[in-house]
Amino acid sequence: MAEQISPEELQLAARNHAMPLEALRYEITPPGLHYLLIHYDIPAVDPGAWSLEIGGRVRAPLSLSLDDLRARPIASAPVTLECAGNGRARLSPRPVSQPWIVEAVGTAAWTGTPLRPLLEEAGLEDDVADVVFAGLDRGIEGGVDQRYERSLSVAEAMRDDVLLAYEMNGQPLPPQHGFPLRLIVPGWYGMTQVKWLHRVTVLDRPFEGYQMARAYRVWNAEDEPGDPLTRIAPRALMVPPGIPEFMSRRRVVPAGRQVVEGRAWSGWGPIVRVEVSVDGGATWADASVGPAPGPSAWHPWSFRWDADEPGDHELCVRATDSAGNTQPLGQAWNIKGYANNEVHRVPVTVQA
Ligand SMILES: Nc1nc2c(c(=O)[nH]1)N[C@H]1C(S)=C(S)[C@@H](COP(=O)(O)O)O[C@H]1N2
Ligand SMILES: [Mo]
Repeated sequence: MAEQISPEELQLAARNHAMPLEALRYEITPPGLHYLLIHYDIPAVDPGAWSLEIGGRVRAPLSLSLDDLRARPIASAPVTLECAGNGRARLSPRPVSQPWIVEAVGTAAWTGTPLRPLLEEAGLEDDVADVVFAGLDRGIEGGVDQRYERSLSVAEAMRDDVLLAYEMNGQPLPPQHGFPLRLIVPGWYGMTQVKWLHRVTVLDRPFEGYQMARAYRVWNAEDEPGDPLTRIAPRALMVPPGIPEFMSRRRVVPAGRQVVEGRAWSGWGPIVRVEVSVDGGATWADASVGPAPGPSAWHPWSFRWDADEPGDHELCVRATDSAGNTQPLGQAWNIKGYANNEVHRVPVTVQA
């Protein structure tokens, strides 16, 4: 990171923590280790007074309590979430926002009720286009006073795997992860997973709220419309081997055989290949890839490294998904630093 980070970036980084890379060891991330991204303040919600309102272009608007939602059909899935800005702090020049390095990721077991039957019960009108999901949190961003709101097309919202989740890893959602209810759209970047969900509104036109039209688009130039972010680009991360040096976090390992391991995921399909380089990306060899715990969760991978040569090395890892997407060696920059998925590089010193 060439330029120093500002107090504002530090403030964001202290509120919104990443997942420590050693937590890649857990298939299901313990809740306190899952990354966090909160634009404004965490709302304190009284679950007795709270309700979910489903309205707009529907025949019969619904108002549901938490008990009403818990009484409905239950669905559960392990889902890997990743922030669209993950990796941003490695870019140069660095886009100024939450300064993620690479670990804005986590996999939780989300439990709740599927959205589709609720939309069917409310009865969509014939002219519907977008479904808007509004959180209870409010703030000012880009000069606009707003509640956090994101939309999906009706076709995406009606997918069978879209969940209204009230539990994370078998416990009620913690306040920071959206208590009492959040949206889970498997495969999509984090911005879509609306927390503190309070209102679902069906529109007969595209939704043009701030978080759709002005944020979360890939812009290569200020004056272009930009492409909306949707699904997660593939990424593999490794558990940094050995032990860290306190300040630099540089890794130190004894000479000899090491098993290097980590996880890999993509929102575009299962991971079909993970490759590791032990020479800074000059040559690559296949790692072994294990099964994911669910269709939208990360895969484990491992690789045997014969670390026989004392001195400095750079380990790299990259993933390829079933759609043929992979990770670049160098970074394609964009204004907000979204969806960047350059290979993970870990400098390691092998001791004599
Ligand atoms: N209501 C609301 N939902 C939200 C956000 C938010 O600030 N407010 N942040 C989004 C972003 S950008 C991400 S990456 C994910 C993070 O989810 P997590 O904190 O549970 O990991 O939540 C999303 N949902
Ligand atoms: Mo995010």
